[in-house]
Amino acid sequence: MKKQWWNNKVAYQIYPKSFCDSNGDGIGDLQGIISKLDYLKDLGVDIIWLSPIYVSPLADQGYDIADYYNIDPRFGTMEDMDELLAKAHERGMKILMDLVVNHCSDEHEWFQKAIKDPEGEYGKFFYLEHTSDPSTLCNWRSYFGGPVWEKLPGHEDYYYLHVFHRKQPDLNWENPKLREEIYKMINWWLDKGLDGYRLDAIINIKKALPFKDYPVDRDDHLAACTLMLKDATGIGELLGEMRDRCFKPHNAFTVGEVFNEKDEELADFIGDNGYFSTMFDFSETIFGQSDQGWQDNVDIKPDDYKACVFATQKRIGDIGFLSNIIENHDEPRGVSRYIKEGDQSETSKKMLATVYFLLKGLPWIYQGQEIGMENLKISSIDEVDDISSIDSYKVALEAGTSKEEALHMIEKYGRDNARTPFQWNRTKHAGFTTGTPWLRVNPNYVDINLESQKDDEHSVFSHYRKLTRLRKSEKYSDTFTYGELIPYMEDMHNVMAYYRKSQNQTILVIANYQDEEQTVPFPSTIKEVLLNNYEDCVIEDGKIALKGYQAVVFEL
Ligand code: TEU
Ligand code: CA
Repeated sequence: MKKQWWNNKVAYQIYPKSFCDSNGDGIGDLQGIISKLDYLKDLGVDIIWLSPIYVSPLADQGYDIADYYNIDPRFGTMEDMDELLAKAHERGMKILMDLVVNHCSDEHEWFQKAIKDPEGEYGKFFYLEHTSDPSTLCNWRSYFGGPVWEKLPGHEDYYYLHVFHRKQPDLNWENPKLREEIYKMINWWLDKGLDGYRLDAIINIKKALPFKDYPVDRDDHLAACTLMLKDATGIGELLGEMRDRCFKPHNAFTVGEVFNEKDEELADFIGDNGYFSTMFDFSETIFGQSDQGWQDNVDIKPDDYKACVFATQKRIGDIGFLSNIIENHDEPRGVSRYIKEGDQSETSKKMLATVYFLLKGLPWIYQGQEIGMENLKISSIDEVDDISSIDSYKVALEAGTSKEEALHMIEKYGRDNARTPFQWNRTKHAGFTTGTPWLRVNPNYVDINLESQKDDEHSVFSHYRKLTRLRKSEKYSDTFTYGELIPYMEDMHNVMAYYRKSQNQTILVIANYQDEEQTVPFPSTIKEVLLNNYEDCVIEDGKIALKGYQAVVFEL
């Protein structure tokens, strides 16, 4: 693997709408982000990814873009964006935007022109089918529920494809004119000084054509649209072209949101001449997901989490450099998901932070994760904003789940969990806004907030700060970045431990992934304790006695 400038960095995802509101309209914005750059710098962040801030009707919270060249006024202006780029660069930080090009908004001018003239130039920017009989259309189910085909507004005999929401028509990547428009737009931003992109839902840009039915997999008589991804070959040509036309000439950093990749394609995706710099490891994210809906999901246990993570580490080997997360804006909070219900504490949160942060790969922090933000309790479906939760609720009820269970299911898996406003302090609305927040603040902000953790050496926040410093320290950076990862005591129940080894250093990360104490064989003598979420640890007769959720990092 060729070494890259970003290998030893720390990345951070901002969900702008919920980060910091500078003008009291209840919506986070660019000036809010600018005001927190020093905070992020101090935390140890080098690379910032912004979820979409382009002009958008916000049907899917900005993942439905109506104008790729402008900032939505709710988030600010282009001057604010230029200021953010300049101020981030002054601080040695990089800014990534979200590249959402599988689809645009139905309010984008391309789609509006397609409506006016389906057989014209812009009709070919989309997947339009000319038929008066919708039963002839293929039977795919969209990610957010219901058929992927929707009637083209104002027409009785045209349908358009949308694998996500109906307000997100899919762009036709087979059309070279569309591709040119996309490359032009990407290059426009990169020329402006943007440092790179996170590539949204990118695997979906290649459709298996011609459209055909797949075996029905639910009572709605539809088939998951992901089924077609297995048959969609040739995505490499599209991604390779985009790399060569846009990312490579700008030396841009890119991180792919890739699900359903094929094993043999890993090197093509993130090898030395890969389509992207890196991509997210979602193996633990998708663990236990049922094809039938959230109601049938299986919870992930510590041993499963460990198995997922280690399997990925083995699979990736030296092929490339993955990106490691415990949460993002589409997922529940990591501490609520990967720690047993009821066991969430400062100690267990620090344990989870330690074991994922020191893996091989680029560590990402999602806003609020660094203070241990947790999932949100809900009492009624009316409180839910997320379109995917609302659909999953419907599916669950139809499958016979009770309302109460279905709500609990949203509490566990819903996307709002990650989208509640950042908890800055104990004042009203957690200091996120002086107005009314667009989404309710998690009531636990009185206990969980940055202000109360900032100067407390033992807080979750301070632990994250220690982790970024340790990972990037002159002495250990090379081992944490490039050192081999070798699992230790891999089969021991509720223990997660691994070595990071370089030529002249051996580091051991060892964690007791349960509330009960546990004694674990200890391999050798210690040079130094680099990090510990307890005051001390007891090593005797070749064994280490670990307290509940204790995690220790040693140099051996
Ligand atoms: O998500 C892609 C994706 O595959 C989603 O269906 C994801 O599995 C789902 O959100 C989980 O509930 C990306 C974005 O991250 C997401 O926010 C967008 O809604 C989606 O693309 C469409 O742009
Ligand atoms: Ca605002």
